[in-house]
Amino acid sequence: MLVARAVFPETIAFLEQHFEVEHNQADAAWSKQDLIARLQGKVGAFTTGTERIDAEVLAACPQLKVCANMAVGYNNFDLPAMTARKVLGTNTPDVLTETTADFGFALLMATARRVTESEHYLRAGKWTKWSYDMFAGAEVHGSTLGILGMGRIGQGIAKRGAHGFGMNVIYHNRSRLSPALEAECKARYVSKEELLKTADHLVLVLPYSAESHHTIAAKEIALMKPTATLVNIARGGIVDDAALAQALRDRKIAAAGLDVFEGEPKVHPELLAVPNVVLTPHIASATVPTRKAMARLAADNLVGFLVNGKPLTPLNPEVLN
Ligand code: 8YV
Repeated sequence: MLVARAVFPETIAFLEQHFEVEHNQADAAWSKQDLIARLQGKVGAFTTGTERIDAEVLAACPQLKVCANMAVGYNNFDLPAMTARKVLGTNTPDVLTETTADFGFALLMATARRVTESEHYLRAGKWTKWSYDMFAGAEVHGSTLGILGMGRIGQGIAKRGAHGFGMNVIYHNRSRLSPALEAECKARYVSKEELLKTADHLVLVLPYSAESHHTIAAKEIALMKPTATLVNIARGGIVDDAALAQALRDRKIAAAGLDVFEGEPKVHPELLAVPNVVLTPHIASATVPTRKAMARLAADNLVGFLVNGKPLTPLNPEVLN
């Protein structure tokens, strides 16, 4: 068993009850060549959402049977290639839903109310007097919350907005929610264009794929209100970061809150240069209990599959047949 990144000691201890474990104890991720070298002879891998498991890796590691991602997103997996080679992929849905929705809302609030920008101002010793318009931001309660991608996390954000903040919630998704779920989330389905034009706060929670690459680029930003904010807790690559930085600089939209970036952990230098953006290092699921639950579910998937033949949350269950 290979654990590709440092994880909780208790996760390693649990895996060691069942397997011989080699784990990456370094701070950094392995390169693809190192990953391939370490995977030689291994039947399972514990991955963390960043290790690319593609046709090249699979061809070079014929013994591999399962990769368990400690993440709900699995765009690091080439799932069709894994299925073709009968390699099981698993992810960690549900256990992080509410925590990630909490963070989406935290980022929305921080962005709308200019929390980090004003803190930097204070820390820099610039706060010398009260002023009527000092860090006046956008209203959150009663405003229109737009959600792009209405899976479990999107629904969690919708509920927080509708029930906690009296927001008017609209959403766009590949498929519509059932009337019962729409009622529970108090959310109204709209076209992507209406979503972009109407939302005061737009939150992106859709999965990343070739189709969702640059879902939000200059053309889409141009449809948004100049007072709107944009929050991305989905994946870098869904937003064209260069176009967003330009739009923030030109005040085409008021502000953005970003937890994910194209090419992270590198961040587009223009995003670092503009003041009206809140930047966090991909921490939406980062609470101690949730990260422990994610690690445990990933490990349970490995044990479930390799020891009992029953993974808990398989992505390509067809390989089990
Ligand atoms: C992870 C995530 O922290 O679950 C996901 O899809 O993006 C995050 O919760 C990240 O993938 C590293 O595991």
